[in-house]
Amino acid sequence: MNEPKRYTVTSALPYANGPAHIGHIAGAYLPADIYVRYLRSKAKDVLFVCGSDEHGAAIEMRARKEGISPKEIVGKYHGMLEKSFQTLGIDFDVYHRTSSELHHETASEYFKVLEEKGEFEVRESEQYFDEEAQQFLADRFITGECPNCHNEEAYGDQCEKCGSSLSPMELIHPKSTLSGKPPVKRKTSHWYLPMQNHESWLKSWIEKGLLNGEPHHNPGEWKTHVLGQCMSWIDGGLHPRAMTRDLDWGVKVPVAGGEGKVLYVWLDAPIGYISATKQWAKNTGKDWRPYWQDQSTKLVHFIGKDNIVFHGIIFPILLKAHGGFILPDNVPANAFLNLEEKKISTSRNWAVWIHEYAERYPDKMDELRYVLTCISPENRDSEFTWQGYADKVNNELVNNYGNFVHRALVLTHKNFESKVPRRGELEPQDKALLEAAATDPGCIGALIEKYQFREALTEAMKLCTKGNIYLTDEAPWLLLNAKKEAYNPERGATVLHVALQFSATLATVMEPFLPFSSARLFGYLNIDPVGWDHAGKDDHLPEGHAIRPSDHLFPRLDPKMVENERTHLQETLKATVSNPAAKPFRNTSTFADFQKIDMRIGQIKEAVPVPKTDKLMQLTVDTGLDVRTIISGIAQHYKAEELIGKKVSVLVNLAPKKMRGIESQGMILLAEDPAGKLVFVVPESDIDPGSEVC
Ligand code: B3M
Ligand code: ZN
Repeated sequence: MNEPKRYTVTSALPYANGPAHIGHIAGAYLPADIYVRYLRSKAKDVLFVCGSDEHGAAIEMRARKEGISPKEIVGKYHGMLEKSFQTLGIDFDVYHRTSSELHHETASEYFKVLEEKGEFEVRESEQYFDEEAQQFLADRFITGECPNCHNEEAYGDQCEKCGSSLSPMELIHPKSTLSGKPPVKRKTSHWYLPMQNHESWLKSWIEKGLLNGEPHHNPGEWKTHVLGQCMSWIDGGLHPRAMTRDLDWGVKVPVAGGEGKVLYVWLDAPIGYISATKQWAKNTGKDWRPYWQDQSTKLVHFIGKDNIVFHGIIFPILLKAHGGFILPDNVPANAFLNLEEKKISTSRNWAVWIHEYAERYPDKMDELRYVLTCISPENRDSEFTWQGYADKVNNELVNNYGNFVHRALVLTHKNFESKVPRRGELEPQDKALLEAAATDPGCIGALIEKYQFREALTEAMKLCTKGNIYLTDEAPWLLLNAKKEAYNPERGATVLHVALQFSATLATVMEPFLPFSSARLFGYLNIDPVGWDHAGKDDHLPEGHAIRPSDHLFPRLDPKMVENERTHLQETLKATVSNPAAKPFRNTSTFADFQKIDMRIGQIKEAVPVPKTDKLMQLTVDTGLDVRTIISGIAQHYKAEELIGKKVSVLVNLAPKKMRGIESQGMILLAEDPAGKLVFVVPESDIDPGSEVC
């Protein structure tokens, strides 16, 4: 698109069913905030909206777990989320909520328009119903045996053990999580969005960036993994998708026949961006429409990779079907962040929670923003470790950026009574540094505009390095020391003058990434923020300008904190999983039940990962009596070569089952640690294959 007139930037509305952790922040919030701060620094008209997603099964599940109502749940977490974002300097123009009246009205109106335009098809289908709880069951409220790997705790939409996506009707022995009883099938009607009717324009929009035959955006600017996911959905064929649900909690279906039904959360939540904008307009007396309806507005959705199809396909269909709305220019989705080699998990309490971090390190928000940006999972999953955190803070923020600024400020306080010294004739090295200040912000900004925040921050840190090399080479402390041979106060004054101007440049380019320290640095320099386009000027501070007392921009971290944090993680994990409610024991089984099980020692002879799966490994196992094939979900925990020769415990009389076209004849016993790590249950000393486990 040509130079946009304004920007509407959204971050995925987090479910108000738990507090925010570093994975959320690195995914959809911090990158958006960097982007928005940069645009604001360039004096662009930009609106940054977000809010809590307060409907859907995720909220209801949490409510049941905590034994309170959905309304109480969202009441509890909405405020917590909002506060966490504020603490971290994620600076939304409005943080709204989908339980608000304004949102209900907006979503309801939106639905009515689509209905009147004939964009839905009402269809009858059979869905699972819990007779005891007297309600239809959301996919997540049904568990049962996975038809692929026989995990008995698969959900109605997905098996977390083998990763296959499921529909509730595929589960073997389905059970309602509400009553524990098998659900019954019952007929119900829903409003379906016939997505297949939108296939052709969507394809050309996503693949070519064309809309109504006109260039809309540059698909080359979309991340490969985002384009790939959207295209594979389209190529797999689009199908009608139900846009309503039989539930109480949510936005009521506002048309005849909709009694007892609410809008599907993935219809209502993205409309939440629009209602948030309306709320902002009310708060500020502005008009919301241009931000959603004017073609010269650039709309960008920051999300996590699990939300790609909703923002790349379903919401665009809804926007176009309604008419009058613009479509996103980009959907820069991030992958996931892991923590200390494990997946972040709310239920296992394996996470760094923002509200806890803020309690322990109230003045280290930029440190967290810095590290999360350096390791941002922009194109693939990445990992946070406390050691990495401490190393980055101490080696990069403290030793590089902080050190440069501190040297410049302290020498000015000490030698020039805190006044900006006079600048004499410039030497080539002074000019080179000022030249870098003049040109590098342009390159850094270009990277930010391409959503390459990691790279942009790396370049910004290189600018600090240039400053440090300059100071070390010029050594103004020698130039200003009458006892030294190099004594040359005029030259010393010039070097410091240049270093102070350069500090203002750094404060400007670092601001989108590290807003708190930039604000402090502008405070020390005693000037107002200068704006991105002026970052490279060499006269931010006039000669004689008084600077303020200063302190280290980033205090050095005590390396002991790494161990403390790791211990804290392990302890909260243990406390969570040793809580019996975390995974209760199963019902009593009789000795006769137990005797049905035939378990033997087996030896793994061959191991090959099953193609196109992340988790499955095909094993050839010698059971002493035969050699057979067993599929096991251990591919993320062991390499094939580590497995050969291993003695393991095998359930040999399990009915054979085909998985991914391969017949699996038995099951290997594994122990699962609280964080989901799998290890084999092995015999304690050497014993022959075929030996009975009893
Ligand atoms: N609440 C899903 C999530 O938090 C959902 C995003 C809504 S964005 C409109 O992953
Ligand atoms: Zn499975």
